[in-house]
Amino acid sequence: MKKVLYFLLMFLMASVAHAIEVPDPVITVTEGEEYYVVDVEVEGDYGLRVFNGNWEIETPYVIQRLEEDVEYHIMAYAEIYSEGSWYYSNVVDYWLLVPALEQTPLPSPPPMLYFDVIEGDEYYTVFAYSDDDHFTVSLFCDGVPVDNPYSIERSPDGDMLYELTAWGQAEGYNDITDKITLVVPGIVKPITGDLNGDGEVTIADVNAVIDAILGQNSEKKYDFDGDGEVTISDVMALINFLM
Ligand SMILES: [Ca+2]
Ligand SMILES: [Ca+2]
Repeated sequence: MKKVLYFLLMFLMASVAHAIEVPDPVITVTEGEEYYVVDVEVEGDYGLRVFNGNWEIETPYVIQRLEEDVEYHIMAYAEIYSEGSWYYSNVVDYWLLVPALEQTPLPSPPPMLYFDVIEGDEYYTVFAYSDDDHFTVSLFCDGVPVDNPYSIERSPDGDMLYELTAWGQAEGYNDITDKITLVVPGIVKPITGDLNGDGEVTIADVNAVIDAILGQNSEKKYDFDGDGEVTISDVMALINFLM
């Protein structure tokens, strides 16, 4: 009721003063995607108030679209000051239905990102991809963008730790990131004489050669003297190496 009284007062004041005819304002509304913009064309000054039900909104020139349809009551009047008195136009009403902001639904389900790590003797090869062909995926290694596939060289200095990030986007999707931590084992140099692979050269390696001879295992690593056969001479050669 408050707004009605307010504009009734404006109307009464306009009725009393007949000396100057004040043209009515023209309200125009421009539609935007997120906002509606209210403009008042008028000669002289004017008053503008916008109500949402019984609530007056604080920004009468910019009406934000909300998650639901809202009807607004826009009211404007013109006013002219002349020879010590204010003169007023009629109050112009404008009813505006502002439709709800359309939420663009995201495709469902969103794409998934995947890593493929192919282990190699000298390189680890990494692919990053998505299950959606329209989703472009970029691969980052320790924060640095890399081409696909990415080959990580194994280091002779030992294991290396990499953080791999796949990041993808496509129109209509939220950006997606996924991360993995990849340990790329270093290249292991074989130790001469360490035939059982325990990292040391001991009598156990001699026993390994003897076992190989008894088991007729002619694996190349047991051919310590390199003559093409696994025989007692390899045992002797290894013992000499140990001494
Ligand atoms: Ca050994
Ligand atoms: Ca041999």
